Amino acid sequence: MRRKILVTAFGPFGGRTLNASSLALAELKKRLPFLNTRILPVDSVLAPRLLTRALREVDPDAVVLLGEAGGSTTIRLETTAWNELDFRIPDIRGRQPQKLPIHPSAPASLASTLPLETIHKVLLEAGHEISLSTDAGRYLCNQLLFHALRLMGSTIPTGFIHLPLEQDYATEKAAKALEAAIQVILRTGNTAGPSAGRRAARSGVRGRRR
Ligand code: PCA
Repeated sequence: MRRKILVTAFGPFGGRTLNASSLALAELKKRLPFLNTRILPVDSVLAPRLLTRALREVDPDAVVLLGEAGGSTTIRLETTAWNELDFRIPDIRGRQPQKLPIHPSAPASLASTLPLETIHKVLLEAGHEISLSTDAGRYLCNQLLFHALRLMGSTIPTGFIHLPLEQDYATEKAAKALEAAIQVILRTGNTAGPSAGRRAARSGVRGRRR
């Protein structure tokens, strides 16, 4: 039986009319129509709620969250979510939390439970610009990853992939990379669990704050 995969992307924010992650997700869905997909608003209250609802509706076997990272020229596999909100710019509803924990009683960080090392290797071999990143920022993407890992991380493979802007990495090519990443996830089985996550976090080599 085919496993159920939930893939989310974000809508526009920060003065842009598009988000590279929703462009890539539309293209990915053409290639893999069986995916369950959602576009989430860059709204720090609504996005986690809508994700929680999607998890309930889809009951997925794996979760892949997507977002864009302006200025990046590589696809970034995020190894770690940090328990902090420190928004550089407001969300689309004007909220700008500074130096606040996402969940006061949760750990300082949570590790992705996607098979990131394998995805990294496969995508490098396929000629993609790809890197492991230990820092997804302190904005919505990090918040959503933290939320997803708290809910699902120890049960099913869960993680986040940051894409460069569409002008820095063609949407078709990004979708091709994501398709290959999903194939790895489908092949790998359940890697969720503390040891898999810790391995991924340890191998993180590149991080950058936004
Ligand atoms: N990127 C932002 C939030 C939405 C998006 O696509 C981030 O990196 O946090």
